[in-house]
Parts: sequence; C-alpha cells; structure tokens
Amino acid sequence: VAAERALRAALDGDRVDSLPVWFQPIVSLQTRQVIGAEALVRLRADGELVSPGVFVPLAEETGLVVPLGEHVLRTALAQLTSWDDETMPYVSVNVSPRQLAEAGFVPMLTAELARCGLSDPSRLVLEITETSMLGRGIDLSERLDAIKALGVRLALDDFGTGYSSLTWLQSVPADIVKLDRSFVVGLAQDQDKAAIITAVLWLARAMNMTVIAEGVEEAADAQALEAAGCPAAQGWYFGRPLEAPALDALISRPRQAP
Ligand code: G
Ligand code: G
Ligand code: MN
Ligand code: NA
Repeated sequence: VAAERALRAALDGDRVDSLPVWFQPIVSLQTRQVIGAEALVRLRADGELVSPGVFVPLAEETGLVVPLGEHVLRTALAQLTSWDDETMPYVSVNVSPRQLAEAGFVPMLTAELARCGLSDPSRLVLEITETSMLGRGIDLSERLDAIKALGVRLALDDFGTGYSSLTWLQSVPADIVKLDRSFVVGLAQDQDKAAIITAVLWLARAMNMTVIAEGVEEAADAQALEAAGCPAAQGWYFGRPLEAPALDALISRPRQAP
C-alpha cells in the first residue's frame, strides 16, 4: 500500500526525479564493447530507491503500469535519440504483459517514436515475456506484427524459464532471445548449463535470432559463454544499471583487458 501510494505520487509529480530510468550495458562477448543497453526504471520515494521487482508487479495489478510504461518509453527514447548510434546502437525497454495488452499500446508507441525524432526505429528493442500471451483475450500476434511493422525490434525476455516454450519461440517474430540468468550463473562449472546454452544458440541461429545471455557476474562465465559462441551478454560483471551519464563515462573510458 505504501509502495502504491509512492508510485501514484511519483506518476503525478516530477517523474524525471522520482522515476529515473537507468541503463545497463549489453556487450559483445568478442570485442567487449557496448552494443546496447537495457532501460530499467527505479522509484525514488522518501529519498530511497524502491526496486522495480516490488513496484512493477504492483503497477501491473493496479493498471498504473500503463502511465508508468509510457514514462519509461518516453524517457528511454529521449536518451536513445541523444546518443548517436555508434555510442549506443540500441536501447531495450521492458514491456509488461498488461501494457502490451492495452488497446492503446501501438498508437502510444507510434506517437512516442514520432515525438522523439529517432530516425532508425530498429534502435528501439521491446522486451516481452511469454506471460504476455497467456489468457489475455487479445490477438497478440497481430499486435506484435504491428510493432514489427513500425521497424521496432522484439526480444524474448527471461527465455528458458517459467512458461517460455518452443511454441513461443516459434510464434513470435522476435529478433533477440535473452537467455535467463539461471542458465548463466555457474555456467563455467556446469556441463548441463553449457549444453543448454549450446542448444539455445543453435536454435536461435536457425530462426534468425541473436542471443543475449543475462546475469553474467563472473569472468569465468563470460569466458565460457564466449567459448560457446554466444554473441552478447549483460550482467554485473560488465556493468550494473547506471544513470545515463555514468554509462557514458564507462563507454568512453579506455577498456582494460578483462
Ligand atoms: O532492475 P531490476 O533487476 O531490479 O528489475 C526487476 C524487474 O523489474 C525485472 O524483471 C525487470 O524486467 C523489471 N523492470 C525494470 N524496469 C522495468 C520497466 O520499465 N518496465 C517493466 N514492465 N518492467 C521493468
Ligand atoms: O526480468 P529482466 O531480465 O528484465 O530483469 C533484469 C534485471 O536483472 C534487472 O533488474 C537487473 O538489475 C538484474 N540484473 C542485471 N544483471 C544482473 C546480474 O549480473 N546478476 C543479477 N543477480 N541480477 C542482474
Ligand atoms: Mn529485461
Ligand atoms: Na530477463
């Protein structure tokens, strides 16, 4: 209840200050250069940061995820437009199931793309999860086709967990598969995880999708991913979610050999 009140107040007030959008780097495993970033919202209430793990589910239940999602998309697009495409090739934005199911979602996305003046819409990636598909009573494939028709790319988030199935992989016009961190943590010491990663890479490639491994915290896991042929990754080992200027500083700093 306290979190809901704080979220409502934040949406009614100065959103830039109370709902900052942070960015976590996504890197090429071969070059270790930043190839993109995931936008991750925070809630600042009474001077403290509340985790989206707490308030995003609550925003889903109450419907506040609609104005929240619009705020995140607008903020992320403004930041992406201010970055040239060499500094930051793309930004990836999470879209919750309820947000995607809203009738106004595609018109909102279209309007925000026009408003920010981004010349290449493929620099925007939307991350969706399989729960988006279940029991929503909407034709999700039509909605995803409409998003693709705008030139925006799609990523399957948390792939490999929960209800994410091969049907999902086959039925969604996705460009990117984000392999859940449960398959990445401890990969270097786990033959089964390595086998799963190899299989997902093979499957994704056959379907013209690229793979981003999530949750890389250790150098050994980054190395094992690279050896398996995984093209890209994100995780604390490469960088935590940061405010845009801090991410800029990280990108422009000469890289030490890992
Ligand atoms: O940043 P953190 O790891 O604490 O995020 C926790 C969860 O909140 C993750 O599942 C993440 O996808 C989700 N999340 C973060 N930012 C957003 C957002 O802007 N929109 C939605 N729908 N989910 C978000
Ligand atoms: O559900 P989604 O994949 O969007 O969640 C992204 C969340 O994962 C963010 O909240 C982010 O803070 C978190 N995250 C990013 N990198 C790591 C990592 O290396 N380890 C852990 N435990 N969490 C991470
Ligand atoms: Mn995500
Ligand atoms: Na994920």
